[in-house]
Amino acid sequence: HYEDQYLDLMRTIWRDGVRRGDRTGTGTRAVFGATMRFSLADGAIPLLTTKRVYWKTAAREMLWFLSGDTNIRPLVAQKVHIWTDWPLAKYREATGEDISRDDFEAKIIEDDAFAAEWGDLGPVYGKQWVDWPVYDAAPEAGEGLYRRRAKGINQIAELVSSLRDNPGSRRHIFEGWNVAELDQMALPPCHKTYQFFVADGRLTCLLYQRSCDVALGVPFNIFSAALLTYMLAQQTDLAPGELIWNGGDVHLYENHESLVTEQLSRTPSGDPTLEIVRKPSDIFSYRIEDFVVHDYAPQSHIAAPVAV
Ligand code: DHF
Ligand code: TMP
Repeated sequence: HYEDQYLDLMRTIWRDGVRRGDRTGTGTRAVFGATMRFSLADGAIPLLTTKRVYWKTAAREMLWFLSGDTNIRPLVAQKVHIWTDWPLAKYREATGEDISRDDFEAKIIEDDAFAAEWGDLGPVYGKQWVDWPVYDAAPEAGEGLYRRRAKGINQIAELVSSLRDNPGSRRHIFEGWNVAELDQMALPPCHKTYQFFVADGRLTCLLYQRSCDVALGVPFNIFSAALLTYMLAQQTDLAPGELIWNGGDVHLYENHESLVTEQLSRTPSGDPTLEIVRKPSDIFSYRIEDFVVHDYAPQSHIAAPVAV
């Protein structure tokens, strides 16, 4: 079963991973460098069955990336809470106010100015994917001065074009790691580099993820990358091929022990498939209703705390 790769990775890290402190102060067990390969043939999708994964949340996040937005407000409006903790921590830190998560989210929704000031994550994924900044020399403004172009580079639009026009290219890449802007981001991108490969009419994705929370983030990340590959394949009249996931620092947080123990006691149940029920006019026009997952009969959700 495709999910055995995930469970094997989890088992190996928990048993043999090197123990290290980390930025969040939680502590992890880690291995450096890991690969999983998932078939995307016939609707196959790497969605875990040994715990319920809220795949619509992951899909909504992917659509939010593609919209270029970096503010949590549209996520919160859709009841997607996975990005709230970072702006919340910043707000609490800056104001000393002991605001609850629910009250913070309510203010993000109700108050435009509050959302603009406190809801933005900086130039993270969406911004870099569809509006990577470009600077042109502006001699009229003075020697050595540059002006930011009104519209940056849309890496996703360029990718679709290159897949269509030059499928054999070895340069089908989009990148989130904008070195010059890392210091403005709430978190530097984890799933940072996507490369695509076209052969025999099939589209294969290789994702490089520099930092991988195996219990919480990775189940979302593999589903999302597969979903994006399906969307790109549909737009370019290719068949989905495979997803190859490459992790750099692949870790389990020490406070995820009960999740690990429970999940490793379970056996995968079934093979869900993805159907995209409509072909939108372009890669930026998908809606959540376009995605249907069939035969998903997961075991119960396993809650675990996220390290902020
Ligand atoms: N930080 C850390 N430490 N781990 C992450 O996985 C992570 N992921 C981020 C941002 N920062 C991160 C963005 N993605 C959850 C899943 C993905 C995600 C952030 C959080 C999460 O908490 N998942 C829970 C609850 C899901 C829900 O409430 O919808 C889960 O059980 O899947
Ligand atoms: P770091 O920036 O110090 O590496 O911390 C980021 C943490 O978030 C790390 O545990 C990896 C995790 N993460 C994922 O696993 N997937 C994601 O999509 C994101 C945004 C974060």
